[in-house]
This record gives sequence, C-alpha cells and structure tokens, in this order.
Amino acid sequence: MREIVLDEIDSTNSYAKNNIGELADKTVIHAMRQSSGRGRLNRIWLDLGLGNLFLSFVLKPSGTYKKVYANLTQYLCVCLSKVLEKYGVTSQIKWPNDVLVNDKKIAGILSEAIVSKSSLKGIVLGIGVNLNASKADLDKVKERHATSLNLEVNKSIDLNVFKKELLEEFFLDYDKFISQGFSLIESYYLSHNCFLHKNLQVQMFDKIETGYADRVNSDGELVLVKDKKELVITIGDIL
Ligand code: BT5
Repeated sequence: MREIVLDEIDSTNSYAKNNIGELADKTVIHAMRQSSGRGRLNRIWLDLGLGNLFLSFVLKPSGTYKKVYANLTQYLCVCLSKVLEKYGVTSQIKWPNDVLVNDKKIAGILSEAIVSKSSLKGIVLGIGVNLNASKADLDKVKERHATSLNLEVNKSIDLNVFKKELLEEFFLDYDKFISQGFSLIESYYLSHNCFLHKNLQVQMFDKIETGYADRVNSDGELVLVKDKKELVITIGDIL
C-alpha cells in the first residue's frame, strides 16, 4: 500500500481519477480538507472541518471489469462497520452503501470505475467519515439526519488512528474479497442491515419502484417483491 497525503483538494476521488495512469494499485489518497467532495448522482459530500476523514482507494485488480467490483462499496461498508465496533458503536447498513448510526448518516461511499477503450484503468473507491464534527456542522447537512463519531462516543477521535484502523481492516481481506465476492461479507452485511423485510420505495434514476425488500441475492443486489413478481435492483437509493 502507498499513501499520498494532501492538505487540501477539491475531491480525493477526482484527484485519483485525474491521475489514474500514474497511480499504482492499492494507493490511498487522503486529504485533510476537501472543498468539492462528491456523492453519487451529482450530490455533494460536505467537509465538516479538520479531523474528518476524506480518503480514496485506487484499485487496479484487473484490466477488465468484473461484476464483483460493484460490491466493493458493500465491502467497505462492512470494514467501516467493524472499525466502528472497536469504538463501541453499532452501525446499521442501508443498501447499497450507507452506514448509519442511530438512523443517522455517519459516512458516505462513492465508487467509480474508470474505463477507457473497453479496458479498466482502475476503480476509485472514496469514503468520507464524520469523525470530529460539531452539532452545528452537522446541521449543514440539510437533506437527512447526520452524525459524527465524536458525538456518538463523547470524545474527540484521532483521525490518524482511525484511518490506520480502517486501512488495516480494508486490506486484511481485500484480495480474498476480489476472488470470493459478496459471499465473504454476506453474513455480516445482512446481520447489520436496516432495510430488509420492509416495504420500500427505491429511486432508480428517474423512476421510483416500490415493493417488499425480500432479500439481498448472492451478487449483493436488492430483491424487491411486488404483486408476487421479483424485481432485482443493482443500482438505486432507498428513500
Ligand atoms: C455518498 O453519496 O454518500 C458518497 C459520499 C462520498 C464522499 C467521499 S469523501 C472522499 C471521496 N472524495 C469524494 O469526492 N467523494 C468521496 P450519496 O449516497 O449520494 O449521499 C450524498 C448525500 O449525503 C448528500 O446529498 C447529503 O444529504 C448527505 N451528506 C453530505 N455530506 C454529508 C456529511 N458530511 N455527513 C453526512 N451526510 C452528508
């Protein structure tokens, strides 16, 4: 693993994408501040001040895209959830890639595959975790309830210690995950889920599907049941 630490950048994912050709497999880009953090579907990730985590993994597992790479966000959710456990915090995973504590969003994950002329240049897997935010900072997140680890445990969090724990957890089983896929994390992912066996609305681009969240299949996809028919959802947002 190599690490590049930056004082400030627009987005660690953008930095990794823009430099993908020169960055080696398993390079980690860590920025202290991030001025234009990106979420999925053009949403934004807010920098709530120094001491919060903004990090991207540059991964080059093969020259062509494999389905398992879509599950890397779920793998990272599980890694984060395990690190939070070390702080005495139990988290819930909301399909596909939200990690919540007491129903509030503590982290966001953004995975981007960089493909050129049908070959895979790399995957950029970015994560932002609120580690040291004030209540006033969290109020800047308008669309949903957010939290930060320091507020959950009533003490400030050492950013570098937390980062080290997350990187160790991630690289511990990363190679195994790439060869084995979702089944490696299935039981942990499911035991921490907060969305199954409920009636859900799922936004898929400009369409909203409703149905009963029956299960997550062996590829990590959400299976909704509506009028006795199954709908397999690969990408979407639970509303
Ligand atoms: C995500 O998108 O949650 C993925 C966020 C990924 C951020 C990391 S930081 C390092 C790397 N570099 C980047 O540029 N990005 C990655 P999504 O599921 O679309 O959720 C976005 C929504 O989360 C926003 O619309 C807000 O509602 C909420 N949000 C924004 N900032 C937040 C924060 N600091 N804490 C909690 N929620 C936040």
